Formats: sequence, structure tokens, C-alpha cells
Amino acid sequence: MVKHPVDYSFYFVTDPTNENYIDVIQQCVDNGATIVQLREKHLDTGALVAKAREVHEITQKAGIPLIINDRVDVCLAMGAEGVHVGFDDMIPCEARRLLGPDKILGVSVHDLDELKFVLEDGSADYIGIGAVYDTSTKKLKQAPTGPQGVKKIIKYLVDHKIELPSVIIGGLSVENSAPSIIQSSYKGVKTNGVAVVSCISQAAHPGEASKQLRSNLDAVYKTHIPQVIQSVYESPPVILHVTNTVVQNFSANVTLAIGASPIMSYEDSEFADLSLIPGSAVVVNTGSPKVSDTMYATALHTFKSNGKHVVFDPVGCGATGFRRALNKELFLKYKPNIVKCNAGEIISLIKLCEGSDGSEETTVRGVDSTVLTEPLELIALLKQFCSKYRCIAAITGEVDVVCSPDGHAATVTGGDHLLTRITGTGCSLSGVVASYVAHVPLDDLDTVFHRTVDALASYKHCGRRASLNSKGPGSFQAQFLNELYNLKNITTLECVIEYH
Ligand code: 3NM
Ligand code: MG
Repeated sequence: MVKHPVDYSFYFVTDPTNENYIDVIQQCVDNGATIVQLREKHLDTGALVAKAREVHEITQKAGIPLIINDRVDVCLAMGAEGVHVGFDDMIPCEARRLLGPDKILGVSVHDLDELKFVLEDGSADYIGIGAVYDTSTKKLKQAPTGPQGVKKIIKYLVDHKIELPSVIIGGLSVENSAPSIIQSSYKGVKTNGVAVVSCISQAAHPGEASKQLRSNLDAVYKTHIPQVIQSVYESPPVILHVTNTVVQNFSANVTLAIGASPIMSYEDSEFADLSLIPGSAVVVNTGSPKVSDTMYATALHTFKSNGKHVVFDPVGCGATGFRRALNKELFLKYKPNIVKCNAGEIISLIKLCEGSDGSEETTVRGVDSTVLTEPLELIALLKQFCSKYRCIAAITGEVDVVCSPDGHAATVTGGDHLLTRITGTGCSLSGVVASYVAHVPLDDLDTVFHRTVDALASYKHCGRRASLNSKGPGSFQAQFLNELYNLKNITTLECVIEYH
């Protein structure tokens, strides 16, 4: 039987020292807790069962699970949703045997050895990783892991393609929770939540502290991509792709998967009509040049002059003299408002715009980027470029970078290496950017910037999800389209967005 997905994001562990514990739990649940653990080390069994029933009433009303610390018997007696055990309790498979398949079973893990034990055991539904920091709530037997210790555990799970939810615990506060989630993430994969005691239970206003923590967690986990997709579905943008022959089919499928309408054309004389369709936008991708001499220029010019978004993708800029001249001229003459490419291509374009003839460029081999640029160095370069040419730059790579003309910058981390093992993932992304921004006014730079970040995050998210369900590039491509199609239903973004 498939269990309901559990939202672990805000995991409140009760504090036995709270005199008004019921009130604290109620306030916490009312202000964003998604799961509660009753942790009582010293109560007699009868009193513990009674207390558990009282807490269960609150969590049941809120529709969230109640987990009992250590005590399988108490859980079974009063019907809580699960149990959490540590290494000095019953071993997980013993707890599982008693609990049956439907209860949630959590297990504490401090290091890789303990993780391997839990994986071998195979009974845990989630792990609690900690203690991350020192805490006065519990006497720790081992030194705190820090975010880096957590990261080792997440890395092991990611490297072995194991999807086991986790929460982090120990010394987490309203302020340090979100940064700890980001710092302990690996390849864009984050822990699923924070388990907290004192930052809520000892707060002067537990409700207020909960609300603030919820808001900080939402900034890390929550995504409005489903709403963006919803607006795409409600009024499907028509996206003209003047793109290379290699990726036409895949780009059209990607655009369809997210609910927009692709139209592929190399016929200059129909571009003006297309640019007049309400909510249309154009992708101009200069890969596999050229079908007609005027095609790119006409596409850029007609859409630009009719006030539409233009996503320019200077494929392989820098690779040959022809491509350098073509991309430089198109960019400088028609000033597309969004440029989407890889690091090698943008560095080449920037140098060309600064007057270099680019012939000494060694940074681009074919159309794939061989440039290993530090994201922060790239951001510094892009901020100048974007401000000078009043464009948004969306640069894809292991870490994506997005910059706006008014100095906003974001990185997106995540995805999977299989994204680079099928053709067209970069090129088709331009169509997603175009679809997400098509209905946004050109001068609403802030929204265009955030929609562009959303488009790149969509790819990292779907790349990650698709790789978990595929053995190689073939099934990855199919799964990737499935994941794009399912973006309308996601609640948690499985990649990391940071603003700089
Ligand atoms: N378990 P606070 S740390 C209950 O490392 C608990 O397994 C830990 O409390 C572990 O949020 C801890 O007040 C205490 O630091 C967490
Ligand atoms: Mg225990």
C-alpha cells in the first residue's frame, strides 16, 4: 500500500518542560507545523497514552500526522500515525514488524555508518539527521554534524539514487533553519524539513515564532511554478521557434508539455503575423545556421518592434568566425530582451560586444560549454553586461545563473548530468522561458526576471525527478517530458534557488 506523502517541512517536537504544552502545540499547528512528535522521556505509560490522545486531537483536527517518540506500544494503543526511534531504542525492523506497513517510522541518523545501517534495515520512512548544532534540549552523545555533516548524508542518498525523506534536528532556530537547509543541500537536493523544539517551545510567542519559521521555510521549499503553468494553460502563449533543425521536435514537445503552443517556422514572411497574436513570443536560436539570410533578423525585428518578448540563444557563439559575426550582429542590432545560453557562449558574446573579434577564443568547443566559470564570477560579468544592454541573461550549466538589467541575480542548483546527455535540453528551455514570460509586460523587469528563474528551476527540478526514474538518456528524455507535464501539481521544488 502506498502511504500518503508526508509534508516534513515543519516538524515540531514537543517540549516536556512546557507547562502550557497544549497551548504551545496548538499555536504551532495553527501557524504552519506540518507534523508533530510527542517526545516524553519520563511519563508513566498511562499518563503518556493520555497525553498522546490529547495531542492527537489537535493534530487530527489539523489533518497532520502525530509521531510518538520511542514508544511503539503507545502509538498502537492510541492510534497515532507513527513512531520515531533512535539507536538506543528498538531497531527499525523490529518496530516495523510491530507497527505494520502503514505507520510512519522515523529513525535518527548521525553519520554515514548509521545511515547505511538504516538503509540495510530498510524499514524507515524518513530519517532525522542530527544534531546539526549544539542544543540545550538534549544531552548529545556525539559532536554536532554541522551542515557539512548533513550534506555527506544527503550526498550518499543522491549518489545512490535513494529517495529517503529526511529532516534535520538540533539547535535549529527561526533564523538559521533556511540557511542550514541550503548549506546542507547537495546538487540541489535538500533535506525535507526541520525538526525543532526550543525555538518554538521557549519562544516568548510560540505562534509568532512558528509563523516566521513557516515563512522562512516557504522561501526555500515552496514554489509558484504551478500557478505560472496554470496561467500558461488558461491562455496558451504562441511561441514561434526559429530554431535549429536538431532540436525542433524536442522543443515543440517541451512547449506542448507545459501547456503552451509551439509553432516552428523558417519562413520570414509569416513572422509579422505571428508577432501580432496576443501573448506570442519568439525564440531565436542560431544553431545549425542558416536557412535564409534574413530569417533571424526578421524574427528578432518583428517581435521586438511589436513589443513582444524575444529569447535569443546564440548557439556555439565563439566556435567559428561565422557564428561570432552572426551572433554579435544580431545581438547588437536587435537587442533581444532575454539571452539564454551557456557560459562559453555568453563570455564569447560579451567579449565580441566589447570589440574583440573573438578569434582567439578557446572557450567554446562545438556548441557545448567547456568553460568552468565560478557562478559568482559569472554574475559579476553579467551584471555589467545586462545593465549595459538592458537584457536578462539566463546562463545554464551545472549551476544556472540569471541576471537582470537592474542588478538582480540568482543561481539555480540541481538537475542531473543526464540533462547534458540528450540533445535539445538547453535549446528547448528557451521555449519555456518564452512561455513563462509571454503574458508579462516587457517593462515589468522584476516579474520577467523571476519567471526566467522559474523556467530554469523547472528544468533542474524535472531533470532531478526524471533521473530518479530512468536508467539512461532514452528513458530520461521520456520521463523529462512527463515531469514537465506534471509541474502543474508540484508542491515542493527539488532544486536550490539563491539570490545574490
Ligand atoms: N534529537 P532543539 S537533537 C530531540 O540529535 C533531539 O537526535 C536530537 O531540540 C538528535 O530544537 C534534539 O531545541 C533536540 O535544539 C532538538
Ligand atoms: Mg529515542
